[in-house]
Amino acid sequence: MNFIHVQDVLQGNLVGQQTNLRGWVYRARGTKKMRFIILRDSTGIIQLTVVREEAPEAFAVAKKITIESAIEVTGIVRKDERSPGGHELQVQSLNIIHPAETFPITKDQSVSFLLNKRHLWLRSQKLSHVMKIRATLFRAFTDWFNNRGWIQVHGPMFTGSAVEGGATLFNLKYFDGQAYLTQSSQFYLETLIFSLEKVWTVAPSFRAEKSRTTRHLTEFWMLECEAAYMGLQELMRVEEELVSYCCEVIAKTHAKELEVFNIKADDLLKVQPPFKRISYTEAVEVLSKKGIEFEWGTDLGTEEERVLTQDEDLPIFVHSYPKEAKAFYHSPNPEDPKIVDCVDLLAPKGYGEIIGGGQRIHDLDILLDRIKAENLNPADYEWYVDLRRYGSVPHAGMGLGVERVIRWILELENIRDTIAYPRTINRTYP
Ligand code: NSS
Repeated sequence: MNFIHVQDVLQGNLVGQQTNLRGWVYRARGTKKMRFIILRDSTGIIQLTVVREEAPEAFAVAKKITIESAIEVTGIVRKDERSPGGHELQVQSLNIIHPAETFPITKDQSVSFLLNKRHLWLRSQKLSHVMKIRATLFRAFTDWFNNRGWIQVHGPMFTGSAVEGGATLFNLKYFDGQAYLTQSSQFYLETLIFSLEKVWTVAPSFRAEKSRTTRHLTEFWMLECEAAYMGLQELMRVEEELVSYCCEVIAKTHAKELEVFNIKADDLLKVQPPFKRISYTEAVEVLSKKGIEFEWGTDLGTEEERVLTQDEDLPIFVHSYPKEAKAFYHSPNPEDPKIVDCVDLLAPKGYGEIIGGGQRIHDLDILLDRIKAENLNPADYEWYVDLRRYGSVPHAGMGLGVERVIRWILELENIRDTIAYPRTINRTYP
């Protein structure tokens, strides 16, 4: 048999034709004379109408059908304004491939129940939409970098040192020794700019985040890039163009899915450069005017970022943070050594940080001093320091949190729903 997809039927030019579909039973109801089954496949949902008089055998099958059973069906396409998608299939024959047991997921279940049944809950329309939009986002990353001459590389996931501080490192036994799960591929990307100049990667990142928040996962995906000779201004241009491109591709590919999340594709198309640029010091002043007393010197937290961005429609850059608020590798500003040449991109409407990056220290002595000042073990960073011994050049890069971006674009309450199997402090099942 030749099967087509629900989307092919909904396109509307098959009215009156006999077609074969296969999928899963999304809903089923009916009377003694007629059964209505909503069939779901990877492309959408459609109503199947089974009339006892016209297809008695199929009707007998339909009467017993259970939610989430796998089925294949043959019928005639009809236009029907009342059906989802405006079309239905008038069933001629219906075959159950596998009759589902009573599906455990029904309406109004608790968040923790649904998380325990994530392997089944992923079949929901909403999560299917998220998965498709997520896939499009990855495609947009690839297209953007490939079309501009950046080279995709892959760093290791087992590492021997911290990038973003020891507090969130995941330790693991590695044969007779120990290793960590990577927090960021940044240092490995830095090694590769000396041969490839402009490199990027997208990879998992692991952080032992002990706080339960709506924007932290312990395993998340990070898009990272690094380029020789790039400075802070150029880095900001890369970031705003990339983010704007991603929004455009999602808007153009997923207008219908976006509606389910109450997002207008047109609003995403308005995410255009240039994004506003403010310094950390200016951000502290803005916060103070809004009644948030915040001491110059510490990193901005969730609450500060929420207040800074809640009235914005576009992302904003906050650059030039105090040295002590950021990781050791950030380059001190030549005019004011209290600050480093780094930049975070904060998503609007209160969502906050989606990208962190900046200029790296490329001078050997400055880097050694910073490692010492932060009480890090120089032996762990020997190879990283080595890069400053052989043809060191100014360079910069960034890391974008994929799930943070999806959460902002879809305006989701919790970062959990941006990834198929969210990993948090108390969850590794399923
Ligand atoms: O810690 S970052 O701010 N920066 C880095 O890791 C750099 N080494 C990246 C680089 O320059 N190559 O993390 C980058 C982004 C951050 O802006 C968030 O969007 C995201 O990674 N991020 C997270 N997303 C989800 N969950 C957690 N726990 C998380 N931590 C960071």
